[in-house]
Amino acid sequence: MKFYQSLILFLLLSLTASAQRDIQSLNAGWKFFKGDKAGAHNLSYDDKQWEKVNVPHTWNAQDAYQTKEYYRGDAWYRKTFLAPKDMVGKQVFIRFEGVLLKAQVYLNGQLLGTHKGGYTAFNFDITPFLKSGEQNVLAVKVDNSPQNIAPLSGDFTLFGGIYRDVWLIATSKLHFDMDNFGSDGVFVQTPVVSEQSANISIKGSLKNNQSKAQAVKIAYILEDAEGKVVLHKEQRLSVNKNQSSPFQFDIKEVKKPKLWSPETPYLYTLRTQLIDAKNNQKLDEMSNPIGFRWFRFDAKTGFYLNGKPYKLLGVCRHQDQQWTGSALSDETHRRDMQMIKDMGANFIRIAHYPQDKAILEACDKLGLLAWEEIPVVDMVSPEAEFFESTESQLREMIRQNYNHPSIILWGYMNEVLLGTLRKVSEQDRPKVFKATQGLAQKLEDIVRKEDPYRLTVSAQHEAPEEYEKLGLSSVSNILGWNLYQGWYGGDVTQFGRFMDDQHARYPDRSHIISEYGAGSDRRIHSLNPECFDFSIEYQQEYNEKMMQQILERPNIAGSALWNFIDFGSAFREESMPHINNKGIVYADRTPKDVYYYYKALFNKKPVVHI
Ligand code: GCB
Repeated sequence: MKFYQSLILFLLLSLTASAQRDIQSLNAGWKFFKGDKAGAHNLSYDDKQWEKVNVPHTWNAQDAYQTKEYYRGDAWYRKTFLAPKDMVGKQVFIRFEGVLLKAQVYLNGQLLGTHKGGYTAFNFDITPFLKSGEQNVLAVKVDNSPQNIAPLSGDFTLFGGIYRDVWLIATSKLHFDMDNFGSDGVFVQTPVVSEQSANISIKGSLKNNQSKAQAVKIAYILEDAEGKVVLHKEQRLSVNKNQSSPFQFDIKEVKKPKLWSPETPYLYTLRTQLIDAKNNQKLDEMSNPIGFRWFRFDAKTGFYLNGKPYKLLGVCRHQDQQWTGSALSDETHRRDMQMIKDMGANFIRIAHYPQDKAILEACDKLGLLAWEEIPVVDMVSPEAEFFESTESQLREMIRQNYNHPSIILWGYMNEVLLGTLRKVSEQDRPKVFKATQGLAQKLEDIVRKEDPYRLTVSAQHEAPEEYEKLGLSSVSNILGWNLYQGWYGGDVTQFGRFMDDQHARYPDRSHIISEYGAGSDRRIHSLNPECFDFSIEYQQEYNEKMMQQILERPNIAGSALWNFIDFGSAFREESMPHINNKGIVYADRTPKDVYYYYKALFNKKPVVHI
């Protein structure tokens, strides 16, 4: 072996053998109690009588499909775990992917913190409280009672519990800063892309928990889909003791990138490695998908991806399944996404809240353009707690999902005047209206600052004058319309005229039909299908008529039908009580007839079912 070959081998070995992020699952072996229990956070509390559960778990998997008075209150989870000895000398975090609606987390009797918002992940640095090589006790008080945290209203069930994964993560003392609103510490964008070349912009911050400054290198390694290294860049930095230091790097030389699109969702991988400059030891590493694409909206002619016109056609998706609630496995999420792709959709509105990591990963891999949103549904509250928790839900959503090339739109309000007009007394309305205006502008400003590369959207209901009066329709970049002519009343053929009026009202805005839908039930049939009869035939007829009007109008940039699945809606008492059955697949994911209508319409190649 020549000298330089052995040198390369040595460098490779020293990199691969070194410490980096160590991730363990904490999903198994929890104890659960539905209700409050004094002292349950204490290390020595006796939880022998409690129910044994694994997470993902929700306590509403049964009752929310049986009664509108499903349990909304406190519950406790406890788990004992052994922290491996090799965690000594590391920075250790606990990460919850989703706990609805508020979580207070204790380790060994110490309060780590409180998280508000049921749909975004959060981390706590547990290093000071962790006993390595010994048993540790986690105690989590979860509360899904109605409170000043979005969503305040809406028809979907609020399944309480630790309903997504829990992880124990150990990093080097010096690492990519993951305290940052639950992000993984590295933010990647492709601000300029063409068929000829592309730029990648990377930023983040380094957290140094050591009492000494350190010289580091950050290596940026871009690999193509086959794992071939396309380019390798390095940056040198020095990080002060006990501090966070921002970093930023631009890569300008990606020549002739393979583009990402719904037809060819080609993904590169960017590996960002943090390396000790003295001994070449790898300290941390993040791996992110890169999809090179560019897009724009035109008010008159619709949406363009990579310079080509695209009608955005797809679905909205809730995240539950009957008798399981929201506690679903990644496999279940992936199955839904594959069905949406097989149907020929190119667009998904992830409604009405951020969903599991598996959903966003599937959007990237399958080529589904995504709108993701926070759960400000029906109304807002003027209270400071509501404002603060909504702003942090928005920041968390953006920072946690920033690196998904599939995302094109951030949403922050859904039919925000509907609940206000229905539920707030006339006397209190001016205050709520004012708060709504203030919040809309605040949220818009946050997105602009957090992510100038995507656009914003909010969904209005069928009362455009009300939104216009308050100036709400002019805040976000894109206007979404939730329209139910032909279901809750009126005639589906009124839809097109309604939209033509909106185009005349806002000639410079781009519009997306963010919801339209009709309920159906496999047992109900009709020879004369009509509005609100829940027949399979009416759902079919409604969707065909609606789609025709959407396709005829180039100034409608796209549409997302409501809803992909029959979902939990505890307060509904319709043909399938406690379910909103506007799904195009049943709760068990059997397709309804209308799913095949879309499959035939959207797929360019014929699909044969045997
Ligand atoms: C809407 C809401 C959605 C409901 C839907 C319905 O406009 O945005 O959350 O589920 O209507 O089915 O009534």
